[in-house]
Amino acid sequence: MTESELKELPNRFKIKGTVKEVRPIGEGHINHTYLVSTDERDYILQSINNTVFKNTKALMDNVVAVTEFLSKVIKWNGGDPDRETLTVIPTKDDKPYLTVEDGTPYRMYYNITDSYTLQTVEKPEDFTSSAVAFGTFQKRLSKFDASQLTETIPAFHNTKVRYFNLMRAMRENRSGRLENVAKECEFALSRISQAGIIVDAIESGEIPLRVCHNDTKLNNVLMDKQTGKAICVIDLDTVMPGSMLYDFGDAIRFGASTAAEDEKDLSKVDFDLNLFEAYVKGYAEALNGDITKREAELLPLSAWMMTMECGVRFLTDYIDGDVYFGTSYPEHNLDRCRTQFKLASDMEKTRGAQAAIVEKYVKF
Ligand code: ADP
Ligand code: GN1
Ligand code: MG
Repeated sequence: MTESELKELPNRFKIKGTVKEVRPIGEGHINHTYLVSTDERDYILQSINNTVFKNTKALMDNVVAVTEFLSKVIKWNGGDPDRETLTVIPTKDDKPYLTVEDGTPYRMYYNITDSYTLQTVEKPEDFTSSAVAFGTFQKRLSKFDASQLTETIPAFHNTKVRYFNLMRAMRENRSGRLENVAKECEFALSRISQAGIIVDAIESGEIPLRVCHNDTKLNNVLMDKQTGKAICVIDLDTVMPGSMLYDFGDAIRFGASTAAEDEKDLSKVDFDLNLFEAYVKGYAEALNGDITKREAELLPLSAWMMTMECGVRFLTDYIDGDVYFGTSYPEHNLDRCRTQFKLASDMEKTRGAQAAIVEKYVKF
């Protein structure tokens, strides 16, 4: 799409004002995001990755249903729905998205002004605040009818399936890169026996299915410039039934690291137990007892599981030739995989300390 076509695109949505500028923003690995400024207000324009999300209609029906529900709950509690949840801007013919000539779908939201995202935790309080936001998000959706939701990516956090995909990638070796990753494959496969712990606990009914976010990275929550507090959970493409352990674990894997997800120098990458505590504190406060004993027991394991799973996914994508995650250079997925495995191996050494922290804060 040319720059002038991109600048015209917002006019096909029900926006106010004259478009002044459309500029790329954000550091997500999946969608392309643009800030649209008009002379009246700002919007977010996003192309949806339809290789990753194969059913755009179902995806957007989910997003509309969830955001409309959240908006009502926020209003009911005296909050500001325009800032505390995403708002989908319909197209001029009242659809939640449109598809351009090359087949790419686009959607629009209000831009949440005076906000920013963090790529790493700068202060533990920021992490606590993001935990409150994700915990509150889960609580607000606890009465949402999950049968309305389509599974946008089937088996998204099924760690066993992620391992099968890794073994498929190793067998096929499509990119010819397998010989570079013998150590990483060995690290992953030597832990395969634990891959089913959460999935099996859901299947057996030992832990409940809940409506979850499923992608609780720190940069999927907007922070308020005025208050410095988390204000809005974004990136709702993977809101599906799942376990709260996925949401807790994924937040820890990204935020409780001392370095970026793609740090090349592994000596800088450590699992930070203080940050783990900062998150547990905020999450427990928001859940306020809405967690079962078994879920609480599995919180430390979930951090490790989500970290392993993400490492396995980066490794699989590296071996497949970088077909899923956006990458900026050839070894990007491999660097990401290595940070995840370094963190997972750190986490293995502090399970007892993590359990003690959970016990200190989490009431059920
Ligand atoms: P991806 O799936 O690629 O991660 P996101 O939906 O997370 O896409 O958006 C990418 C980035 O764009 C976010 O991290 C955030 O910085 C910014 N962003 C997205 N939606 C909004 C919004 N409504 N208001 C302000 N910034 C936003
Ligand atoms: C992707 O969309 P984004 O960048 O927030 C991915 C997550 C991974 C994450 C790793 C739909 O998240 O599952 O954990 O990258 N999202 C999807 O950084 O696959
Ligand atoms: Mg994102």
